[in-house]
Amino acid sequence: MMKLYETRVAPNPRRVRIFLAEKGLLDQVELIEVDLQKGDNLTREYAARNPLKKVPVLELEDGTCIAETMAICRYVEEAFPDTPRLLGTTALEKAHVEQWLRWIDFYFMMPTGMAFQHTTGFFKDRMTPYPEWGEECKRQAARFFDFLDRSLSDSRYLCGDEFTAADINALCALDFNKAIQQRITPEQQNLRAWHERLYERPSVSA
Ligand SMILES: N[C@@H](CCC(=O)N[C@@H](CS)C(=O)NCC(=O)O)C(=O)O
Repeated sequence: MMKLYETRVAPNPRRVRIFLAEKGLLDQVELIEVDLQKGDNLTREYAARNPLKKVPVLELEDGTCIAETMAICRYVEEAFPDTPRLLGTTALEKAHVEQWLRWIDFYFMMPTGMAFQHTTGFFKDRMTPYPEWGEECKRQAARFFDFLDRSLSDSRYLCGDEFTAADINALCALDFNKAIQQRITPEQQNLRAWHERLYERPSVSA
């Protein structure tokens, strides 16, 4: 059986769990909890799976390890072709999904993560928090909420009418903003409707 080294409350592993759930593959993977605050990921044993010591890591049955959320998702998309496509089908769809994945990673997940690390000091045993930088990152993440809201003004999902991995990634980054006390505002009605739509999918609770 494949193993997913992950952390229940962390946003990146959640992206993989939802991706697997959407494909009906969650029962083919053993979930192994890694306690980040205790430093379970900083051991030599864990570094052998991912030298950058982050979760998630997917370990295949033969022991091969894949780190990085999107590398794992791409592997799963290719290795299980009979499951629903989440990364696009045509050349143009694939490009649009990729465009969104990069926007979300660089301009939403990254500032959200940096705001969390630099304002809470959660990892102060392994990095130096700069609270002012954290506040700037928090503002950048807030601006992305507005961008998402505008982008959803005329489509059900980020890449049109089809649910894709872009929705999964935006959802996980958005929900993690709770950890920095940032939520959808009453004015962001398109974003709220999209968020409610996603929560109708059983996968999001995976
Ligand atoms: N770019 C990586 C990010 C992975 C990442 O930053 N994971 C966090 C948890 S969400 C982590 O393992 N943090 C532990 C640490 O930095 O010590 C991916 O997409 O998988």
